[in-house]
Amino acid sequence: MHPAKFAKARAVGEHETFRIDGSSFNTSCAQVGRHCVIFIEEGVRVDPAAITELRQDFDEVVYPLVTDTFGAETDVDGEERVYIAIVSGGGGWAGVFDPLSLLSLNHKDVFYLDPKRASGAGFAATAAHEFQHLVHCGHDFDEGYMIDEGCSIYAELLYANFSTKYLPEFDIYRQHPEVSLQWLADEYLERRNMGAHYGASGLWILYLSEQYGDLSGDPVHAHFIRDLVDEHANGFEGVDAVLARHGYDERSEDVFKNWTIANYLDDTGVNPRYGYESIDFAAAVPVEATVEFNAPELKDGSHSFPPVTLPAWSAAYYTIGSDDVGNLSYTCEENCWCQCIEEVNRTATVVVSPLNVSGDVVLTVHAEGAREHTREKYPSPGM
Ligand SMILES: [Ca+2]
Ligand SMILES: [Ca+2]
Ligand SMILES: [Ca+2]
Repeated sequence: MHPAKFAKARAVGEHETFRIDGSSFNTSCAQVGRHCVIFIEEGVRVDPAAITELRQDFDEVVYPLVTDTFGAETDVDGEERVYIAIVSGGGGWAGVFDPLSLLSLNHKDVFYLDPKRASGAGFAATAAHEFQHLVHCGHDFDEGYMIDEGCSIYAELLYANFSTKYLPEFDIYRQHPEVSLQWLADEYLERRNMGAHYGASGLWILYLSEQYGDLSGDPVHAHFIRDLVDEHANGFEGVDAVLARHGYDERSEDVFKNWTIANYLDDTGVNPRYGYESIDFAAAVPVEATVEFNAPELKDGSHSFPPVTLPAWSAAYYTIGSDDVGNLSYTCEENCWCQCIEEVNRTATVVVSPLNVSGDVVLTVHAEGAREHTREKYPSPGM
């Protein structure tokens, strides 16, 4: 029997206590919608019009969008409506989802919004973000930040109909490609590189959706992201499992390489894998270093850039200017990856990444006459 049969419908004015972060909040029910029931902390004043707007937005847009894209919420409490509690957490957050609220502390399908944000833009977008976390937790409670926060940023983007006006994180990440796509717990807890990590994670999910999933235009893959949320394996392992299930040969490492190029170029005209269709970026990605060769220096020459220390799954970009740019080749040490992204006029752009290890990366540019040297140093397998 469905637990909802036991639940009594919530009524306006009813009291409820929510516990979060070691604090208790006494709230009362402000509005009951079709898919949500909104409680507000007692003594906190919020413009009733903002609450009405939130209820309507959640019922008509957020709930159908999030459940269709990411899956249904786990109904732990027998109440068919999602609890939205508006409480003054004071932690600087616009909204919070606490897995403990779902699993033990309150035993409710609940997320929290900050009353101070009620009058500003993005109240319902934050609801989309937090509701995605609630859904994701119900399907895979121990998924990491890269996938889970990436899906929440993607939820905000869908809610905003691909307007990036309120998502500066994408360009923050593009200004900091030295930040790892992997979002580890210590960085999250110390709140280091937050904007860049949110941006990288969101772009990663958007890229998967556009290239392999929901936004690819192929109805066979229309629920790729929902499958990703439902996949119990975490991080890249989960992505690999869903790529395999959808019949793709590419795996996370292949996707990551093209993704670093897409973030720089954003030009699907060069290669369908080298850009985003649904968004544009405000500014160019900065390059780590640049070098200029004059034609006479090219003969038998090579140039090694100074080492740059990079974490796993990050990238750095270089530009090389030369009259003879078509006759340059590029190498970096074992385990690292480099690729020429484009040659325009007399400038080549090269991306490097240490892929799954962190360490010093050295990019070396070789002129045509130096190719024999390159072969000696980096013999091809079987030669
Ligand atoms: Ca419920
Ligand atoms: Ca998991
Ligand atoms: Ca997972």
